[in-house]
Amino acid sequence: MPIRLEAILQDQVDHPAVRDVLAVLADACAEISRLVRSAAVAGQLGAAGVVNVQQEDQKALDVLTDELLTARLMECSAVAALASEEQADAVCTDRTGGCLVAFDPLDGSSNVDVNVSVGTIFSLRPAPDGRPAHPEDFLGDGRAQLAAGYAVYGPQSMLVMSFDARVMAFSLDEDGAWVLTHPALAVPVGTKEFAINLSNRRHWRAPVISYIEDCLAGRDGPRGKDFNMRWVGSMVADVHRILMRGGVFLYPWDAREPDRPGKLRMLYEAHPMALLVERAGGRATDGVRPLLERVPPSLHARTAVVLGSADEVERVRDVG
Ligand code: P6P
Repeated sequence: MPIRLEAILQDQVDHPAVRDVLAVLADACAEISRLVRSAAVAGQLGAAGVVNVQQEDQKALDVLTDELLTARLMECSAVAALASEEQADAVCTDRTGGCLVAFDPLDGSSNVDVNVSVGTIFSLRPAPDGRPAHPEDFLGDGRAQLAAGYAVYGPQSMLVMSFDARVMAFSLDEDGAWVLTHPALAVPVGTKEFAINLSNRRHWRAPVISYIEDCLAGRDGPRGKDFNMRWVGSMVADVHRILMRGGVFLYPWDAREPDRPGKLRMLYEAHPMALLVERAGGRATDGVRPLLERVPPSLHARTAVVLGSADEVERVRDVG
């Protein structure tokens, strides 16, 4: 008899607010899976005609998924505040206790019009004791997260989450239920697969260029083995592959915007993915420091990201 997410949440999540919020997120992600699957027929692909706080052209599905998650989370009494990639400011309630929820409603949405996997990323943090939450309460290190996870909408829709030492994966069945299919994901220590946007090579610092050149040199070079390269353009899809079969993902600092530490956002992309990868036995840094030790200076602060198989991440020290 397949084990359903509801049973896992009921029996294994000790923190009542975390249990309630994860249940709300799981339902919302099942609904988003349906929205993404039917978007072309429903005429919901394409641009929304507006620019978000990231100065990115929003897709229609960016808006729909952000509105859906915001509405569902605001109805949940265990949510003290939420922060979305698509919204400039955090939304704080007058509730005390519960969780702060940060999320990227549709990561990789530039891919959705061409039918490439996209996903939803979420991170749960403790709300402050005895008072309503303020936006700056989100600005903590990654180890303060109570839980983290993502849904990936691909050939299968899967929900990956961690609320204790384990990383579990659930698959959406024909009836729209999340069923446990991977009780404990583990990232292999070694790998032959790297993920990076190679078109940015001329903009990287020397250590990243050197690391990638060594991989590209294959068995004839210093690594003595051939590597394979993947780059989906959806962090969720690349990280999911790494959690399932190993690999290393890099989005380093680059000189295109020298004042910008990286492209990916710390609060709702790097921190949740770093928690999952490290709990699965991998490593996650900003090219130098452990990502989980970093504190975002602002809600939408960006960072460089190097994560995946421990042996590979430890080889990358991106110092200028
Ligand atoms: P590039 C998607 O826009 C995203 O934030 C991540 O999901 C993805 O890994 C990265 O950006 C892709 O960036 O510069 O290769 O398009």
